[in-house]
Amino acid sequence: MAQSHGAQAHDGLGRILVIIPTYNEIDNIDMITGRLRVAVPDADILIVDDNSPDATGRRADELHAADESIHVLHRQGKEGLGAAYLAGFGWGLERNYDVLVEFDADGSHQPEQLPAVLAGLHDADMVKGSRWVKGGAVVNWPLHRELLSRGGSLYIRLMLGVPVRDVTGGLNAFRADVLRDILDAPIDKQGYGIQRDLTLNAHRRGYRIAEVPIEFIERTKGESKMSGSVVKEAMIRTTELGLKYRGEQLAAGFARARAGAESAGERAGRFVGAVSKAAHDTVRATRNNKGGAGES
Ligand SMILES: Nc1nc2c(ncn2[C@@H]2O[C@H](COP(=O)(O)OP(=O)(O)OP(=O)(O)O)[C@@H](O)[C@H]2O)c(=O)[nH]1
Ligand SMILES: [Mg+2]
Repeated sequence: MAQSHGAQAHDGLGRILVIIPTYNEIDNIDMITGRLRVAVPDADILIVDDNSPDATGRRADELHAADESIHVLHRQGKEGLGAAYLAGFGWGLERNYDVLVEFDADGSHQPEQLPAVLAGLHDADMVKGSRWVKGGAVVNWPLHRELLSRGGSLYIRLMLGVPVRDVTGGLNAFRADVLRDILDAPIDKQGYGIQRDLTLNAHRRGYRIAEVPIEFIERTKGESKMSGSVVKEAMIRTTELGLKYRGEQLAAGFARARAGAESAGERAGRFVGAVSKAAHDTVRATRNNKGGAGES
């Protein structure tokens, strides 16, 4: 681990691992690791490469040879972003890192903004770098990408009741014990599904989620792996999850209403019983009093 250069806002959080999944990022890998080493010098880096045809994995090995805080996890072939992150999380949790971070290789996430995101963990269990809160922004994104991202987050928020503005955001930091717990619930391995599911699971399990504004910059080098089929998959899955969630909410509402009606019925029964007993007792007492009067 490298020496820390002076106090930073995220000091005291323990050992940090920044996980970077890569697929054909040969033009970005030096840039992103170099900037991260400067911006967050006390963090370790794990590159999770899916056997990139452009030899990103080989370059990652060279970076590891030159800097012991850069690690590499090689995988057999392209299995998607979610699978790469799950493998990276497993690697980091096994090695007892205290904080794990999701970070893209393409420069869309700026290493210089990571300290502010990490500092959010002092008061939260999960922190999302957010484009859609005050102070957040996107740079060089075509309108259709912005609409897709905003719309996707809104749809998830409405369907699943998650009070987070940038649900699909890919720059996320977790406390290790929180991550271990939320990985225990179902997680989609495809495209953006993993970001939705990690956020959803954290919310459902009652963890504090904070959103820290970031400026997201469209990649300038290499190719996007986002595709129409990934978006379609995410939409279908979100709709399925939403229908299940809303169905369960309705069923719980009915069950509560029924339980309420039953207990109201029981209360009414008890009331009628008490009234009739009181009436019965009064009649008996009146009769007894009448008898008593005759004797005196
Ligand atoms: N290991 C691995 N990394 C992946 C895979 N798909 C994408 N990545 C990496 O995940 C990060 C995000 O992927 P991008 O292609 O930038 O996708 P995106 O950010 O959703 O799309 P853009 O906004 O167009 O950049 C990058 O570092 C990619 O190299 C994959 O199947 N395996
Ligand atoms: Mg990207």
